[in-house]
Amino acid sequence: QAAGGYTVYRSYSERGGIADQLKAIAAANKDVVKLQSIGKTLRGQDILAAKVSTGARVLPDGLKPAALYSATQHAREWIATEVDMRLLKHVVANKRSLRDLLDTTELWFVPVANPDGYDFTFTEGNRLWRKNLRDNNGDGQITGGDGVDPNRNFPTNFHYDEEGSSSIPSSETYRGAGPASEPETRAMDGLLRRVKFETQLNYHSYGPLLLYPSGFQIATETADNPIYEALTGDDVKPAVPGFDPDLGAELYTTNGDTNDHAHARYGTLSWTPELNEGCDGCGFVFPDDEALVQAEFEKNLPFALDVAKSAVNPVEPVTHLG
Ligand code: 0X9
Ligand code: ZN
Repeated sequence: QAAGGYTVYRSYSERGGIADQLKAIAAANKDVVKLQSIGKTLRGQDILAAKVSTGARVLPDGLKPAALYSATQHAREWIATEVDMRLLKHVVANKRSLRDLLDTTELWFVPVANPDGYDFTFTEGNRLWRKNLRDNNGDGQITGGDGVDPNRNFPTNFHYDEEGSSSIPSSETYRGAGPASEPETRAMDGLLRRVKFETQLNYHSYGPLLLYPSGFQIATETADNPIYEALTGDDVKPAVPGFDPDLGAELYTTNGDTNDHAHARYGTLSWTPELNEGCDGCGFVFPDDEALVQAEFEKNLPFALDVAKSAVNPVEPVTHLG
């Protein structure tokens, strides 16, 4: 019996859940998959990362140009994990036809960047939880005032202003007590620093949008940067059909977010695909419907593969900020 009785979705830690699936994929594909923990959550769960590349287990991490597919910093955005897992399964299932790509490139997957929060959304009444499970007031329980937004806790432009993140613990965009105060942030930042990805897709929902840095303000050198425009396409023919490419800050400003940090600190070309809601008014609750989930994955597959293919020869990194 799956947690919550869902057909498509699985929690992280249940039997047969996302963590078990990652272990099974790694065990069945030792030639191309290496699984490792990049750190522990507040509740002590391993945050698992899969590297897919020829000789993954024997060659050092970051030896080849690398692309990162991360997902579900925000606990409730389950479609992000589904798309990420299906991409991983696709790459592994097609490892022979993708041989050239896997010979030259490392494809990394962190399908659940916030496992505690994700598991929490499978418990009754908590489907719309967004943040991690930081007990802000230390009362031993998780209530509305708790949690840190994992996508506001990164060091780059942390607390640049009060608009792009909040000082109020109960806010959905609470940035936390300090830069990288959260173990989930340190796990992700450690991976970013160690591997120095050429490209990253950090899947969220819901859009449909393709966001690129900067998020912290509009008047930056990355605003409408031709590199991002070229790789993402324009509004007439976006890289993912129907997704609107835009500067993150034009949606709304964010500070301490992952895209800005990956780009400014490590030169990674980093996007946030905001996946579809799956039905009109579904919002963050993408339907528990195999055909709809699979269609969302397939729609996103070509751009995801393009991002991996471009890692061996990325365009000149744009000017670093922060
Ligand atoms: O607010 C966020 O963190 C993301 N949107 S969501 O609805 N999934 O929470 C957007 C992050 C990137 N956007 C900007 N940099 N503006
Ligand atoms: Zn999100």
